[in-house]
Order: sequence, then structure tokens, then C-alpha cells
Amino acid sequence: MYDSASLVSGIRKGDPRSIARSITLVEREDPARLAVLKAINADIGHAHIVGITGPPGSGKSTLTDKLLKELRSRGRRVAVAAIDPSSPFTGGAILGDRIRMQRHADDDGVFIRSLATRGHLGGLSRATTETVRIFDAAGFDDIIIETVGVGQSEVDIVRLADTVVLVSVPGLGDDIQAIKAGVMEIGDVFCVNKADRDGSERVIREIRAMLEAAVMNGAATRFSALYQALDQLKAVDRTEGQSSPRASSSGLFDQGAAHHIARQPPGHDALEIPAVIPTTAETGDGVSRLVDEIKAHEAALVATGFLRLRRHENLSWELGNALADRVLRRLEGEDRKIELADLASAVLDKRKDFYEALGILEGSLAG
Ligand SMILES: Nc1nc2c(ncn2[C@@H]2O[C@H](COP(=O)(O)OP(=O)(O)O)[C@@H](O)[C@H]2O)c(=O)[nH]1
Ligand SMILES: [Mg+2]
Repeated sequence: MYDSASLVSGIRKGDPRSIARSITLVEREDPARLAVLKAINADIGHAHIVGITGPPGSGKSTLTDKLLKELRSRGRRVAVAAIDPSSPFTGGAILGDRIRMQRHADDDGVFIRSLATRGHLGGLSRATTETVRIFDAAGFDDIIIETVGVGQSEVDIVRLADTVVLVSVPGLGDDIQAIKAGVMEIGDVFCVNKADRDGSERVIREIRAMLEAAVMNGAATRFSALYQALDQLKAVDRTEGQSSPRASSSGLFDQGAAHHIARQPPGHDALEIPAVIPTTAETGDGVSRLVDEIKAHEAALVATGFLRLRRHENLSWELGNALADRVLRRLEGEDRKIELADLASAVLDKRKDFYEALGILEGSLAG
């Protein structure tokens, strides 16, 4: 229906119609998208991908709107993928939210798209990943992904984003419990929104305490690994006054960024734990500092070479996940269902053992 070559050249020019049409192809899982994705493959990898996650109602959409504005005022082109079906960016918006977003309507440095949560495991869908690639190829400097903030999508965002902002709020007693249960590990930048409300200072203290405990216990959180690497860079910098040869040979070492970080640690204390930023998304208070912190994280990723490492890890995961998805889909066919049922009967009747049946299934899927 669409000419993929013209879509590709449109994407490269940042043409909103071409971007929108390509995302529609992606959402429909139209095979025509494959030619587009293939063609833009060489154009991607330049954008900073930022995930925003946190409980529903914590203010992620409000904050995303303000982040967009702040990044825009810094001259950056920003695209947003909102996965939250109730987000103000979607059709279900209340009037005020619609008006709020219309501010950006005439600005071609901004592109906002809402996406359905259709991942087979309730997580981020393939469409989200592919949409991010289209945004990236379209030359957006920053891509913000707002998650639903519940379930798998909250964890899966780590597999897609370079920097994950974990939004907490006062007044949700269980929130902290959920964070304790491991979600905290996915955060790179920590923010307590609704700082205008009672109890926000307590939440900040609690999160700081958890981060400190994680660092002191030597927990292998991603941020502690990053700060260790930064420490090493700084030590090399102090002793040799030169770049680390090891880091340089990775081809990703950014001397300028390392110096920037060495000179201006972004407000962390002696333990070098991430800062916990209070924000009031409603008014925009704290948003500029939050952007500083997000950008400091990006600079740290670049300086240490962790950006490539992380993207490499994510791609490995994505490949495995996409394969699993294909296999699952093949199991959904009617013939497969019959085959599965027959094999199950064979195991039940002891005509075959379990692994024998599994091997047969594997063989027929491969064929
Ligand atoms: N008091 C206060 N309310 C806020 C703040 N940020 C967002 N809200 C409100 O919290 C509600 C949920 O916000 P929303 O951005 O939709 O949250 P999401 O579900 O995480 O995307 C809305 O009514 C917002 O107006 C804030 O900083 N302070
Ligand atoms: Mg939302």
C-alpha cells in the first residue's frame, strides 16, 4: 500500500506523515514494515532512549510533558511513545490533557505517539521497539517511553531504554514495598513526584536509604557497576592525566564526557549513589534538575563504554525474545495444537517419555 522507499526517505527527513505511516505499519505487524526497518538500520543508534516508569497515577504523563518541554527548550528534538492506554496522549484523554499536549502540535521537533500494550507477556510490544527505531532514524535526539507502570512493562523497559527514570510518589504505602521487591533495580535516575504533597521528604529518605543499602551490600545493581567504572576512569585520569587505554580501545571512550563527569559529579554523596530528585510535575518544579540528571547518566554511559554494553545486552535479549515469540506463535496454529495434544496423550499413556515428546515437537518446529 505504501512505497517503502518513499517512507524511508520521509523518515530520514523527519517528515511526520512518513513517521506516522511507518509506525502504523509496525503496529499492524504489516510485513511491509520489514523493508523500512531494514533500510533505516544504518541510521539508528544516535538517540538517547529514556524510559519513564512508576505506579499508575504517579504523574508519569504529566512529567513526560514537562520533560518534553524542558528538552525542547534545550534545543533537542524529542519523540514520545506513550504505552499507557490511559495517558493523556491517547484518545481517552480528558479535555484538559488534550489542551496540554496541543502546545506541541505545531512543533516539528516533537512527535508523540501512543501505543497499545500488546506484548505477548504483557510487556513492551515489538511495536514499541520498532517505533523507537523509527524515531531514532528520524533524527530525534531524545526518545521518551512512558510505560503503563504495572507488571512486565515496568521491568521490560530496561531492555529498551538507555536510561530508566523510576517515578515514585508519596501517599502510596505499598509503592515503597513494590520498589523494595526489586523494581528499584531497574532505575538509573530516581524521582519523587508530587513533591508538593505531604510525605514526599519521607519517600525521598526511604529511597535514598534503599539505594545506600544496595551500594553498601555490594548489590550488583546497574548503577553501582556504572559508578564503579566511573570511579576507575577518574582514578586513571588522576594518576595518568590521560585517558584509560583500555577504555579508549573500546572505541567508545569519550574523554570530554569523562572530564565533564570528573569535574562535575551530578550531586551524589560520598557513596556515589544516584540522586533522588523531588519534582512537582504539575508546576514543572525540579524538572530541569531531573533533565540534568538524565543527561548526566547518558554522559556516564558514554564515558564508561556502558552504553554499547547495555545496548548489546538488550539486543541479545531482544533476539532471544523475538525467537521465543516466533516459536510461541507457531505453537498457536491448529495443526500444532493437535500435535501437542497427541504428544501429551502419548506421554500420559507412557508410549513416550516427556523429553522424547519434546524432541519430536522441537524437530517438527524446526522443519
Ligand atoms: N499534586 C500533584 N499532582 C500531580 C503532580 N503530577 C501529576 N499530578 C496529578 O496526578 C494525576 C495522575 O497524573 P498522570 O500524569 O496521568 O499519572 P500517570 O498515570 O503516572 O501517567 C493527575 O491528576 C495529575 O494532574 C504533582 O506534581 N503534584
Ligand atoms: Mg500516564
